[in-house]
Amino acid sequence: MERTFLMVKPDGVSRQLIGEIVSRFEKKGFRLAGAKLMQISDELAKKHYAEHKERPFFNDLVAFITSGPVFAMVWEGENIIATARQMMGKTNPAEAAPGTIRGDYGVIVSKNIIHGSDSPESAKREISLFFREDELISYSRPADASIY
Ligand code: IDP
Repeated sequence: MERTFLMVKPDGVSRQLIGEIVSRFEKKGFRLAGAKLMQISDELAKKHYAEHKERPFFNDLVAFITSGPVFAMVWEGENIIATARQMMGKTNPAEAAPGTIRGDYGVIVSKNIIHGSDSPESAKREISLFFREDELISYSRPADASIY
């Protein structure tokens, strides 16, 4: 079963969208493996966004993601990395289709509500940055038999 790292960013927490976002992934059929509300340190933010460190908006990105609590999550499901990216919509909410999280709730690119891993390598890296293995739970639900 594939795992991905999803995070409601400070704008999403402030906009009271944690429940809505969790609900979308739950209703889709994916299974929550771990979650926590956390304040990201400067150090963790820089590690998380390391691939963007040469971009002009890097400092703003780090300042924003550390500006308030985030809701960090690990979800499981078949093909979840790609499917979650589709459910999130394009990076810029102005280009994200209606029906996607960013398309429905975001307006500008720097406040786009949610982060989601974009590949198996980044999922593995991000999960281990934010969670210890003993914070993640694998289990089965009766509903799984109707989903798979
Ligand atoms: P992703 O979140 O859809 O994977 P990335 O290209 O990895 O998109 O960018 C990481 C985050 O950086 C985006 O979610 C967005 O919040 C922010 N970002 C991307 N491009 C810009 C920009 O041009 N200006 C400001 N922020 C940006």
